[in-house]
Amino acid sequence: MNPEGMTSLPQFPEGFLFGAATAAFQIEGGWNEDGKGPSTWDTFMHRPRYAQHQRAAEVAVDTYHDFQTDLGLMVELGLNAYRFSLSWSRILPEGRGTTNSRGLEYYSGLVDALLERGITPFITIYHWDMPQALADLCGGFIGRDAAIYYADYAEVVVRHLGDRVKHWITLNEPWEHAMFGHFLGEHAPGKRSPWAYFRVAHHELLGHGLAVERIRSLAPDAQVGITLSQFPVYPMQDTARNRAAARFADLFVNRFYLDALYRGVYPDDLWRRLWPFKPPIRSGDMDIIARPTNFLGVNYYSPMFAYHDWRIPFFQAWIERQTPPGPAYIEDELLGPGPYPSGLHELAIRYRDEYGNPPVYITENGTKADEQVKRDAAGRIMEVHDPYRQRYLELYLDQLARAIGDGADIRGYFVWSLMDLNEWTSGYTYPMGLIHVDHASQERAIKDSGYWYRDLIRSQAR
Ligand code: IFM
Repeated sequence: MNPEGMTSLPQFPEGFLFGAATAAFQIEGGWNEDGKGPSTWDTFMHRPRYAQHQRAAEVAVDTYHDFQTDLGLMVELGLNAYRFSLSWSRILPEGRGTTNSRGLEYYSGLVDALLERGITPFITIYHWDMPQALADLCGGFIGRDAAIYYADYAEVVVRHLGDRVKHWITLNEPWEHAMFGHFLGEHAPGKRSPWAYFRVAHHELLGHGLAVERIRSLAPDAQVGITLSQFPVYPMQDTARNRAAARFADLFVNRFYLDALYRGVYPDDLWRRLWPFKPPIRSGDMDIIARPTNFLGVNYYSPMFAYHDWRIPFFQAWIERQTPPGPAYIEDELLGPGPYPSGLHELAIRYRDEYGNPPVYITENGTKADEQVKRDAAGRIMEVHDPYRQRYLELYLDQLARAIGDGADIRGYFVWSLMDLNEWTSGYTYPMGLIHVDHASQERAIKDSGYWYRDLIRSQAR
């Protein structure tokens, strides 16, 4: 802290990327335009249960019709990188076969516009929105064929954009996609089965490995990685059983993916307990999954807390995001329970010590927050005050700088999200952006936290 009580701005190595992130379904809108096919998320959000989020799902924040406004704001923020995803069914309406040239032109125009402004595009090839036709054909990632169709799709996009795009993220958060979409049924496609969960997790990773090979053969200078959601897991109360539950939960949410990608194995301890759910793994699969990548993408928001529960068949453990009572995991008075910035340092040190210190990009980090929107007499937005989000970013970026100081190879950081967008089944009710969006008018305004991020970027000694 400096004498005025302001946190001094952390410094990052030269070449560090300061970005923000989005995903196609959450921003584009134009859900059935210009030849785009429906995705599983379009189908899911048209269920009567989500009727109140219809506009969020169909219009989102309308970037399909206008990405120029947001590009101007990215320049104002001083971002040097932008992470966004491609809509598979905009490019291949059926998920395979004939490409939709208008879809490819849209992304090509976006890439050119970013590069003209000196902003590095980071493309996520798959962020959960599978073409519905393909899901109908092969059961989505429950079916092994999806891994091959996914790699074919990756090849199509790299053929079209790989001359200009050098950073490729194969998948976003395979754990969430498998867990919420196929085990808990809360996300598309709404399946509820532990068998489906493990098949999806394995086939996603297989698709990742197959895509890595295709991308490399088409664009040898490409930087390829995968983005995992990561959670330090702590015992809910410090008992021997809860410590064991935390170790097991860590295997399930973190190490399953890390060990497969960096060691070519799934942790044996996991199958000792969950043997009935082990998916069919063919000879050679693990070698494909563990093909070397150029970086690890990490999405970190908050830790998880595990406790032993003998009533849960096989797992015998449960995990929650809710911080246990007491000060142990509360790091800041304003933030209160939930966020735990030190967890970011802890994760970075784990990659340094246990997984060979790979280059890491923090591909998502950010928070929902209360905000105060001030308008002028004509109703135009003048200011958006969001002190909670600003504090959150300050503390997480401090921890990131600390991790770099401790030798972790962190190359960049992306705030989630660039602008307030459509938070899946929560629609517009979950604003996380650096840029406020008035969803009725599509008016945008940079929030205080966005200006703080701009100042951090400007303050870097270069
Ligand atoms: O909005 C999501 C994003 O799509 C994936 N990671 C977490 C974000 C916030 O919930």
